[in-house]
Formats: sequence, structure tokens, C-alpha cells
Amino acid sequence: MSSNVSLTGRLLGGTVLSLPRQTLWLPRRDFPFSIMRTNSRHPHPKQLKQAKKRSWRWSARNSNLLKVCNRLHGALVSIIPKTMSNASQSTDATFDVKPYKLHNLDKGPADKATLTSDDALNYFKELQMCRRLETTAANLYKGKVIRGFCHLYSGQEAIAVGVKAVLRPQDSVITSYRCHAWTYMINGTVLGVLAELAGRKSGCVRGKGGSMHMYGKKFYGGNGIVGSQTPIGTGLAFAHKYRGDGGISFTLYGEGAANQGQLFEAFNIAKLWLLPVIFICENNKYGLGTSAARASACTDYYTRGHYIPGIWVDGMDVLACREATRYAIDWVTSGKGPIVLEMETYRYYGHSMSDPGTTYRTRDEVQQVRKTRDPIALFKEKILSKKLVTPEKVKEIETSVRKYVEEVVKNAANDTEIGSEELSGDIYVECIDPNIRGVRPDKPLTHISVAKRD
Ligand SMILES: Cc1ncc(C[n+]2csc(CCOP(=O)(O)OP(=O)(O)O)c2C)c(N)n1
Ligand SMILES: [Mg+2]
Repeated sequence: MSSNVSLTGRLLGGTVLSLPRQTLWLPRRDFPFSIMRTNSRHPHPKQLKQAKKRSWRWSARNSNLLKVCNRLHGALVSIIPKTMSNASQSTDATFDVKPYKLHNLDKGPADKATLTSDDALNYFKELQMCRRLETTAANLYKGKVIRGFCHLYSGQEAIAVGVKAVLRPQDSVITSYRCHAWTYMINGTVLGVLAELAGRKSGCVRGKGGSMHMYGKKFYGGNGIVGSQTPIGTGLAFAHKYRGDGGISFTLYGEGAANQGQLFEAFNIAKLWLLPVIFICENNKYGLGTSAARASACTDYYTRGHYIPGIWVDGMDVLACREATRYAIDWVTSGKGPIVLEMETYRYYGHSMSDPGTTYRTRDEVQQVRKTRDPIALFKEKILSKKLVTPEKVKEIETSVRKYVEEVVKNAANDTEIGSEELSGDIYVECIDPNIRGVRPDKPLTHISVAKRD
């Protein structure tokens, strides 16, 4: 597949085939469900009433599949990394990476990273998309479209993008409740995340999970209980080893979770059985309103696997995250067992949308990080300085991503919640007993399978 097909295709969630005189867009199965669904064009009166009740701030607009797709396509076709229009002067460049710190290792990842202009465009687009997704989620939350919990990832994007860059199809990922950007990176759809946040059926789990419970193929959430994903992730590693599928479990947790006993139990069994797991501690400096230094006797999280080797990584640098992950994959696949990566980062918003995030840290501290260490600004500066992309292209990507997310939001606005008949849907992957306990013990519900699976 040529690079112009892949970038635009991924961005649109489909594939663009450029034929001599026409461009054909083939939507991917999971791309904006609401556009595909006829109910937004011919809603039942009941659906309309429901939609009004649910206080969407936008006017419900009838979506015309062709018009919407064409508009999206028009907006995005301009950012195809055609070497012709990107006019970048370099096809690749090498960058220094902030030195890694090592624990129980003689040699770490290379301190230089090479980047191609295609990857530069792609990472930049993904970083932008993750940031825009969260900014949009914040606005929707303020508009009361998203209710309940909402933990944003802004500031931490370099980790998701850097790790994803080297993730293989056989690998699995599990993380905490700070999972929106991860869900997007794995599933590749913005609608799947935003509609999920708003409880709509185009959500990646049909609106039943919300902010903390998003899933995808080989993506095990989205976990609300702090640290609970660490033993589960270790279990996933056991499954990879048991099945011999060559996969690695990427188990992510915050530095707050790093003080929990269950993590040390997971470390123990992972090392004892040499399980294929990469533990990634996303050290964003705070757990709720408590700084790492106030909560941890030792803040060198990369050393805290004790008998497990560890690496400290600059988590604001996509390339450092990518290279460290590449090294960790080599380590684990050579049968040496687990490894710990501490990726040092920062979160811009409060712990969740209900925390202003200014009582336990100063506004000045946040501003300083935004100004001097922002992962997107740093990456942009890098790729521009080495002429991997042109300033015009960067601008185009920024604008296209913003427009794209706006368009997805409008389409999500036309979507509805699932009906009550789905109350007993998809509880099991393989259903053995179809009777599901309902509110009345004498009236069980019947299990149904709704979501399509590969
Ligand atoms: C077992 C458990 N204890 C406490 C909480 C409340 N709680 C929610 S988030 C959080 C802080 C976790 O911080 P960290 O692991 O650093 O993750 P971050 O939010 O910074 O991504 C706490 C204590 C919880 N959800 N589960
Ligand atoms: Mg934290």
C-alpha cells in the first residue's frame, strides 16, 4: 500500500483508492456508524423525542452519507503525505534522545532515533488527534453531554503514539481509566471514543462502558480500579506464553498505582515464570491530588521491579518512547521475561473533569510544562527543524484534524442510545447459559449477541 493510501485511509477509518479520474472511498467497517445507519436519516418519532431529552447541545442535523463523506474526504485529502505536495527536503533524519536511566541492565536502547518523513507526518497526525479528542471530550463534558467520570490524557500523548508505533498485531494492551487516547490508537476511530463517552450506540462498546470501560481488539480496557489492570495484564502475558502466540502484554499503570501490593505480586509471578510482559509506569507526577514525592518512598519507578530490569524514559518524546518500547520488545521476545519502563510525563487537566487541578499544584507549574515540554510542540519543532515536513503541511494537518473531529462530533450527535432489548446483550463472548438474571428472579432475560466480532 502506498503511503498516501495508508495515511488518509487510517485517518478516515477507511481506504482511499486513487484511480486515474476518480477517488473512491471505501469506509472501514467501524467507521462512523451513525453515518451508515439509516435511523439518523429517518428517525422514529420516539427517537427524536429521546434525542431532544438527552440535551445534546448541537442541533440534530440530518446526515447525508454522501455529503458527509465527501466533505470529510475533501478536508483530509489535502494532508495525504504525497511526497509531491509535502515537498519536504529530507526523507529521514536522526535525533538525539534524552539519555535513558537503566536498572539491572548493562546496555539500554540506542540514544539516537531515526525518523522518516512519512512516520513524522503520521505521528504528528496521531498526536494531534489524541489531543483534539481530549479537548473535545472536555468541552462535551462541560456541556453536560458526557456525564460521570472523565479522565483526560492531554500531555501524555507521546507515550500512546510512541508505543503504538512499534506494537505488533499479536500484542495486547491494558491500561487504567485514563484510556481515551489509547482506545483511539488501538481501534482507530474517534467516533468510537466520543460516542462511547456520550453513551451512544456508535461507541466502541455501544455506549455501555463510558469513559473508563472502553475496549477493542486485544485491548483490555479501561480499568477503573487503580492498579487492577496489573495482575490482569500479567494474566494476559501468561495467556500469550501458554498459547505460544508470540504476543507481549503491555501493562500500563500510573505512578500512584505503583505503590500497590498487587503490582508487586504481579512482578513476582511475571519474573518467576518469565512472562512476556512490558510494565509501563506512566509517571504523570500526581495520583489524584497527591504528588509522587508525597506518596512514594522511592520515586525511581523504573527500579521498583527490584529483580526486574527497568528503564527510565522521557515520556514527552515520542521517539524516546518508541525506541525504549522497541528495545523492551526485543528483551521480552528473547525469553528474558518482564521489563519495566517508567515513562515520565505530565497531565495538563486535573485528575478528572471534576478536579480543577490547581489546589495541589500551581497554574504556573502547568504553564511551564506546556511551554517547555509539551510533547506535540517538541515533536513539531523536531520535524520542522530537520525539514521532514513543511510548515504548510503541519498547518494542514492541524486544521484537518480539528475539522475532522468536529465533523465526527456532529455525526455522533445524531446517534441514539441502545434500546432496553440490549440490556442482556454481549455479556458473554460464548454464551453457555442464555438466562441472565434480571430485576425479577422469576423473569430472567435472554442473552443476545449484538456486536460483531472478528
Ligand atoms: C483501589 C483504588 N484505590 C483508590 C482509588 C481512587 N483513585 C482513583 S484514581 C487514583 C490515583 C491514581 O493515580 P495514578 O496511578 O498515578 O494514575 P493517574 O490518575 O495519575 O493516571 C486514586 C487513588 C481507586 N479508584 N481504586
Ligand atoms: Mg499519576
